[in-house]
Amino acid sequence: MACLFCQIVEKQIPAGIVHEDDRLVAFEDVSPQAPVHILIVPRKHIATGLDLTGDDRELVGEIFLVAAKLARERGIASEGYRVVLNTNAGAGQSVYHLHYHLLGGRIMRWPPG
Ligand code: DGP
Repeated sequence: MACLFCQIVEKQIPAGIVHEDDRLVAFEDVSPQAPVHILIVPRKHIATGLDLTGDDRELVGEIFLVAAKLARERGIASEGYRVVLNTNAGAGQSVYHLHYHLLGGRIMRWPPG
């Protein structure tokens, strides 16, 4: 079976898409952990952060620019937001298609659990 997030990118599975461009798609997390919880994913399948290569430098930069744009749009930029990349099971990764969590709208504790 195809990767879950590849299916969302291809619109074979519905999701609350909030941003799309030629390289990235962002959509609402189905199980939000904060008032704003958006996943930013590359269109191309990359399993984990460990699978990024030098060719992906620009892609990773764009992810953080999209995160800032969405944070401004959702009104969480000035109060503060967090961008999280869970890599492998011990860090909490459950879907093996690279995704950055954009979280905000509540106080973020440190260190994360
Ligand atoms: P992680 O644990 O870092 O791999 O995050 C995976 C996230 O994906 C988790 O917060 C829940 C979310 N998620 C899982 N399945 C779906 C889905 O079918 N649709 C959407 N929108 N989000 C999903």
